[in-house]
Amino acid sequence: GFDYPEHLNAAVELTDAMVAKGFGDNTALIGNGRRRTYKELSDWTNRLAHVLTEDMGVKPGNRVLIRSANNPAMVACWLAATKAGAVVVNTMPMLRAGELSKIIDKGEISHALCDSRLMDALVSCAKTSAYLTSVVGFDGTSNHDAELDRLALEKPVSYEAVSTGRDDVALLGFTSGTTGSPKATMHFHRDLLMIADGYAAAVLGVTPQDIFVGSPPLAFTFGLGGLAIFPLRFGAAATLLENASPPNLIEIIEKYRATVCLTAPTAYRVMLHAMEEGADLSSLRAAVSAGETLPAPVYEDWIAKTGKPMLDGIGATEMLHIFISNRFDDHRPACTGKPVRGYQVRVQDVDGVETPRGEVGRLAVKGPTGCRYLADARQTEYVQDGWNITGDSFMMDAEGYLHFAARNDDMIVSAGYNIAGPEVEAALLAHPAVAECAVIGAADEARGEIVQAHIVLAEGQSASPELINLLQDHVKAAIAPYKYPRDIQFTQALPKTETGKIQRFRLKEDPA
Ligand code: 3SK
Repeated sequence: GFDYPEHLNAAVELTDAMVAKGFGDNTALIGNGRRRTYKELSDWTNRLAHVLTEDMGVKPGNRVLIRSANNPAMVACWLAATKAGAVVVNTMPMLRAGELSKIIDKGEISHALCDSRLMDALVSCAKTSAYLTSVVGFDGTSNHDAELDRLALEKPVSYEAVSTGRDDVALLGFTSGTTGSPKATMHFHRDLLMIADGYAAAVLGVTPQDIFVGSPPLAFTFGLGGLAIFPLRFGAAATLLENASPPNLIEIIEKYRATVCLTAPTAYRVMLHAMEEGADLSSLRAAVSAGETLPAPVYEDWIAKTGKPMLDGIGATEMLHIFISNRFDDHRPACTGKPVRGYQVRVQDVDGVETPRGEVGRLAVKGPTGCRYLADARQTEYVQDGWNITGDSFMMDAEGYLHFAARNDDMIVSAGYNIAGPEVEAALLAHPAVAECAVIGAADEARGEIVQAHIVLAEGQSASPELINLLQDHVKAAIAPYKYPRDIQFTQALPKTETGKIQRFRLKEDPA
């Protein structure tokens, strides 16, 4: 089990406690061309926590929104607000006033810390909000040239953090789902540490020598865990990039000799290509792939080029982080692996009855970080009989390995056949003409649905009826022929979320 003291403040554990354990001079954060040690991070967050408490009037339990791209200042603001006993809501810069207002209302957010380059949308929310009373700017470029930074410079470097309970809510993870109204998942102080003491320790084996890099926003729990909590829990360093496009990731990996990378398969494909042109990624000892299922060719090419496995895993905002994963010494292609320490997993039918091994069903997971939606009737859909129903269809094989089939919404039923869209995608992606693709079920009078593929072609390829026939034959040869895409549409780009997940539902809403 995971035993935490009754009183626990996760931010103190990740900063002051690390200094007390002797990591004060280790690098904690790298960003904006600067390194900051654990001692500097501890001092910085303590000063900020003073401002929150004394100047902004933040009280324990108040909801504090942070709006920023990934940078050290965002991490410092999150830690400071957590030290002050606030419940933090991290948000991405791309969100506009309308989306922010929904979050502010749902989260009853009273205070906001905002990168001063991104103030407009929040200031306009504050004008009409019934909740938001205080918005203070910070300098995301680390020049300490905004109100929050100026106030912080006047404060002492020690701070008596709020003695929160281990089961006090520390974080609200917002998830938009496919439609309309956002859901907020509540996570406790102990959850924040548990994902490090579980997945990061048991699967990644993080050490103080590690240097993390990656693309997921800190506003997304994949990013907050992978790029802040995991390194800080073990005295390691995190590099933070406001623009984490693959070329920038490569530059940082080469410059700092990063050891752990977390990103999505699409970025790994670009990185593999760059390695052919000379990119040096040899410092990486761990490549974590999540957010989208990892196509077997990407996994295989990574092993061929680096001699190391790529670790595919699946997480959810509702569960906070990754709960099924491959291991360095136990990994397979087109396989998500086995449950992570602390989690139980099973595959079941719509009535909650466990399905036989080898059959596709709904994924159900149980574990200490499980879903607690804030004031939301959808809680009873997500958690049934104590099992979290993630919305994914999986198959558990005879040896207990889990294989992704589809999002429950991505199962295509065509002429009575159940076809998992991602299986067809994997077959198409194995063809060199295909750079990216998304497969959906398109309405069809005769078959109910037909398999429709939306394809972004690889460089130098052009669309033609011959290519369509070629790709259809290629799929028929790779998997059961009834699964081939009867309709193929070529497109310049696929719709994606800000975290890089393909939005198949948008292709369905907007039929070609
Ligand atoms: O698999 C995901 O999409 C995910 C979601 C939340 C946290 C972590 C991960 C990997």
